[in-house]
Amino acid sequence: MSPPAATFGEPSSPTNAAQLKAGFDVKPVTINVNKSKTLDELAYKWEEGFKFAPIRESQVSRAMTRRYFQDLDTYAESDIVIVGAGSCGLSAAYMLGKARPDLKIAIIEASVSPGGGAWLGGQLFSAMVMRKPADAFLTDLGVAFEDEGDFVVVKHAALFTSTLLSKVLSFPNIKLFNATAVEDLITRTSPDGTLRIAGVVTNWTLVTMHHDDQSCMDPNTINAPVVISTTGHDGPFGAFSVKRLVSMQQLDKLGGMRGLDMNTAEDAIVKRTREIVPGLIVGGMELSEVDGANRMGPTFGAMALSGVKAAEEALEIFAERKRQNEY
Ligand code: 48N
Repeated sequence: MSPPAATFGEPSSPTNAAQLKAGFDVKPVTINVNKSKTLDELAYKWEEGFKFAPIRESQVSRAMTRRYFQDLDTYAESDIVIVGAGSCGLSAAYMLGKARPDLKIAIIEASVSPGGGAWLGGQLFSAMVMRKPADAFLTDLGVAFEDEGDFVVVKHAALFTSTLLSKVLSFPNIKLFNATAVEDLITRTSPDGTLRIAGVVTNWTLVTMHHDDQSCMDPNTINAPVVISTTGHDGPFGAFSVKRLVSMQQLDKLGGMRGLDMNTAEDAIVKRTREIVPGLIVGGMELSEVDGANRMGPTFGAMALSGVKAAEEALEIFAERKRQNEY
């Protein structure tokens, strides 16, 4: 039996068909009983009958849960899963969202707040440095920077990360599941014994953190033929997928991130972003834990371009899986 189609099925109505064909350039249909006002109409008139429209608490609950559980159903079969919404994972998502509006892309982020280590430069300083040619990514994203010759400076790292995040979240075929941890990988073993990654195992992050002190709290799953893991090199969940590959005996041992060397580190991370085991691509600083690459410290160009490369690799693998009808 062929696996359930992971991409969008036949549109249910001509309207949907037009919407799908328009590449999701659909205008939200507002069923707006109460006419919305403009800020100018509201300003300075708070005492003149200002009042919010009425609500019942259950309406808020249903508005949230209906959508969330629909998303869980929709993305239970994803085309690509990205683990970790740091600068690398978000850059990969941005490239995939632009290139393939027909694919379902799920991002799993353990923290409530996505963005990983990219909200500040180094040692809590605000500015973010990217060495050329990573300025190409900033230009594509529409983030302003100061040109310093061999490198560029974004005035605040949060400007880069919030712009990237807002662009990624605006793609209708990308869903961010934050406060959700990947706590295992779905695997398939071919007759010749080759192991392939076929999705991720998830749980609420707070649950994942308390498996040892609570009774059994089983996880949920997301099937996908391609997983991109960009879980960073440190932090409570850092380098998750590569550590799991070691415990599954798919990697002999962690390579161990080496000392700081900007010139060596950034080229290595971008050039060696790749499929580590069939179906699993590793990028960003998680890769330093596989290859024993140097760290680069407070320069972020390699994160962006590793994400670009991870997206390219993912699309190649996805096409191959589709040809082999292997999910
Ligand atoms: O920002 P990070 O940690 O990882 P990258 O690779 O996107 O960017 C790394 C970059 O910020 C640096 O470390 C800079 C360049 N410094 C280098 C240096 O030499 O110090 O983002 C990883 C994200 C985080 O948001 C984690 O919360 C998340 O991944 N995460 C997970 N999400 C879901 N499930 C997991 N198991 C998991 N583990 C981590």
